[in-house]
Amino acid sequence: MAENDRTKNPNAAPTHPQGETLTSSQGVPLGETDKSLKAGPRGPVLLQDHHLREKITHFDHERIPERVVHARGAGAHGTFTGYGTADSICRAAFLGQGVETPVFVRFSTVAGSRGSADTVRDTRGFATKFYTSEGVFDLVGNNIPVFFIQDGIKFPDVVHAVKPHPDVEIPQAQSAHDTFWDFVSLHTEAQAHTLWFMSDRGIPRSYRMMEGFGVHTFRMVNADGGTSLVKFHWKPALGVHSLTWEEAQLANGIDPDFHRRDLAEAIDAGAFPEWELGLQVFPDAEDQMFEGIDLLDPTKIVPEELAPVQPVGKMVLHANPTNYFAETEQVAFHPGHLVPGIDVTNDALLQVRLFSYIDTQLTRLGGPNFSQLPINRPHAPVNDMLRDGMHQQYVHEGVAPYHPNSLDGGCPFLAGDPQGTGIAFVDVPEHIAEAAKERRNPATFDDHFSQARLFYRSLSPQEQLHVQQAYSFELGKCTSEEIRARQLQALANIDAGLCAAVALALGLPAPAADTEVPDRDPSPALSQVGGTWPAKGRVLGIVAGGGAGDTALHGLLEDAKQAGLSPKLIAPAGGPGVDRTFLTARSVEFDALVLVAAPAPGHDAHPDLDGKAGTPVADPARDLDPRLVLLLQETFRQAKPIVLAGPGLEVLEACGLDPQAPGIVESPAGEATAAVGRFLAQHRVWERFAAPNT
Ligand code: HDE
Repeated sequence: MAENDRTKNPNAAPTHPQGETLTSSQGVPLGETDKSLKAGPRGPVLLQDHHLREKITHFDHERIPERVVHARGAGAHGTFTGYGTADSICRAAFLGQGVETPVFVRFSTVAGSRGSADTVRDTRGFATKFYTSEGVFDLVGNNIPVFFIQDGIKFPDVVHAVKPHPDVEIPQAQSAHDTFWDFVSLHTEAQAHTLWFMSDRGIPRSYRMMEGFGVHTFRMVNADGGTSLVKFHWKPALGVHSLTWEEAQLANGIDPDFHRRDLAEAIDAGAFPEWELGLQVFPDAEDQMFEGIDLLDPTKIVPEELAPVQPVGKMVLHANPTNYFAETEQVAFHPGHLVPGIDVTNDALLQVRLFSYIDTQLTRLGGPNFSQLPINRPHAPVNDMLRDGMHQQYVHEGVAPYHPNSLDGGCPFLAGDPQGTGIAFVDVPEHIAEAAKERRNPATFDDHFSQARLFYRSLSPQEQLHVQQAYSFELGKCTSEEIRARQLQALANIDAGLCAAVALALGLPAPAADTEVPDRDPSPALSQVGGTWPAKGRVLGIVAGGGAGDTALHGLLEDAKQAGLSPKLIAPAGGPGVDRTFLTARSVEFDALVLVAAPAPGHDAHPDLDGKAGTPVADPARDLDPRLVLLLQETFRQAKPIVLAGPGLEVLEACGLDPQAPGIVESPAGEATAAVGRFLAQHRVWERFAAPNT
């Protein structure tokens, strides 16, 4: 992809004017940048070389401190359009019908450092900056609706636990280690969140296929001053889908940028990711409870069956960043960036966040003026009377940066003044019941297991199996038997079947529950299995003998593009139109495979030497490339559709695969796209996980 083919942001703030001649940072043209100024050709180098010192000094400071959490991210620009359906509960202008607001979204992992891999098992950040006409609103959420802790004071504890061990700095971007499971098994309020990210939600197929959640309960205010409590939801148009654990592990090695690349390529291909913003709305009752669920407890969800998610607008991401560092790295989110009509609640996790984000940004972005960076600049007029500080960009006019003043004519005015804009941010007055000043939680916060159980029992059998395998893997990597046994005790309180399956894998006895846990109705909306969704942007691997010259192949590629899929041509060796060779292709990249040919082994096929060789074919008379065999075996195991548009079922048989299994289709090339489409709509051939020989 040529750089100038990238889909650029039409809303981008003006950037640094870039001339054609190399200059110093002061704009002085330079005629030499490869040799330093020396005392003669053999040196020494002179202190006088200002260009050298400027170049090296700047280089020395090219990295800014990375985010202590959410260091690894990918961003995109887009537009949010309000439906007007929230008007009765929220006065925020950007939710009004047809109002279009530029947005920048940053998706992230939590635990790993900036260079870590994308498809690790982790929670994902989903942070959105709305550049509204009334100032910036940041919705800084996650892809999981509950959090590890109920009070922000514990955030350093949970983060220290999941980060690499302090002595050897191992493992990177993983929760499968002693310190993490030590903490969550002792601190059982983390169990609901832990179950979510041990499920398939912890390994998303794509950022485009994740839900987003505000997690906390927020308060909304309408034009008459009426208030409601709300929870924010992002619903992806493509549905919520995940990788299998095998795919996730393969991708970490084969393409550590798997999610970042997927997002950028989908946008470049015009398959713009879309989400609907929805609200669960609750009465602003004095006790801030809904159907027995404490709305101030961020380890609890309110099932959609009890409070439906009401759509209030749509977001489309249509442009990649122009510069990763300037935009994705320097963007600074803050849950306290709120606009008139949206306010916070007393959720103790949210309250601590209000302090943390600006504090971290002072160091991360090197001073107090980070809101002046192009990616952070509000699109609404600013007159904050904040002055000076490191990296001040503005040349402020006037002599009276204080209020009230007469020397600058009283400017800036308050929103309510005759000269002001009228609408001001509302800090909703809230009655605080008489209370003691103390470090204590409400009694409702003591229920640590009912929501973990609710989530587990809402999953399909295949998804439950994945959860069992995830716990077995993670605890299997812990070295302390005491920690494993303690976590098994937590699982016993969540679900006896889950506990038994994990105990079996660990070779430990399954304990009985030691806590009485209230039963809640499952929430079918939490399962990822059973629906159908658009297949836009799905990747279709097409195996052919050579380049794209052949007419049937050309037709198939065109059909796939027409259907909004992203076809990738795989051949034994490179050539015109070939996207992947047998050497560079791997199953995890493709959502489905079409075999137009089953080519003979490539010149570089070395079954004896090649770690990529699959299990040898059952019939040695079939001369198949071992890497093609592996591709088919993995694709089959990952429950993806395979269309045979040339070779027959015997190719699968030769690879030791059941040709009668669900999702295997024989079809001419001209109909292959349609054949694959109905499986892609369900994400995977889920039935295949249950097939007897898999
Ligand atoms: Fe964050 N979090 N967080 N967090 N968080 C940060 O801010 C913090 C929490 C979330 O793409 C940091 O600029 C504390 C919940 C996202 O730039 C930091 C607590 C949720 C991102 C910070 C929480 C989040 C961050 C790191 C407990 C989901 C990435 C660098 C009170 C609702 C935003 C930075 C981006 C980033 C602190 C809890 C989401 C250190 C103290 C709950 C998506 O300020």
